[in-house]
Amino acid sequence: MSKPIYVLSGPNLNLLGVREPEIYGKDTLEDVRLLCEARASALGRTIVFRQSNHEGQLIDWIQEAREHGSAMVINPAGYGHTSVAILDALKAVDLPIVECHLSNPAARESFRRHTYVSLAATGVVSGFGAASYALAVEAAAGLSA
Ligand code: CA2
Repeated sequence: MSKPIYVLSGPNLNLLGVREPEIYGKDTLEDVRLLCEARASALGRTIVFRQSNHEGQLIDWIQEAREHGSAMVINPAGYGHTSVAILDALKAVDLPIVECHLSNPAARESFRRHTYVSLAATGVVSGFGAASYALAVEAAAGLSA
C-alpha cells in the first residue's frame, strides 16, 4: 500500500461554495474532498485532505507530508502570492508537488500572476474549479508510487 497523497488547502477555502461562486464555483470544500477521494480511489490511492487558515499549520502539514506522504497537492490560496515560509517548507520536500488553483490566477489581477509555490512545484493545475483538484490528484498519483 503506497503512502497517501496529501491534499492541502490554504486560507479562506473553507468558504468555498458559500461566497464568490462566480469565481470559485458552487462546490463546497466537502464536495472537493469527495471528488479527490473518488479520483484517488479509482487510481488505487488514498489521500489526506486538510485545510487551514493558518500559515504555520500549513507548514507543519507540509513537514508531515515529507515523512508520511507519497506526493502533495497544494492550493496555497492567498499565501501562494506572499509566503516565502511556505516556499521554504516545500523546498525541503523531496516529493512531487502539484500546485492547484480553482480559478486561473494568470487571468486575474496582476498580483496573482506570481506565486512563490510555483518555484517548488513540479507542475500547476489552474482554472477548472473543483475539477482542478481532481486533475491535480491524478497528476500527483502519476508522478508517485
Ligand atoms: O483560484 C484559487 O484556487 C486561488 O488559490 C484562491 C485564492 C486566491 O487568493 C488565489 O489567487 C487563487 C483565494 C481563496 C479564497 O477562497 C474563497 C472561497 C470562497 C469564497 C471566498 C474566498
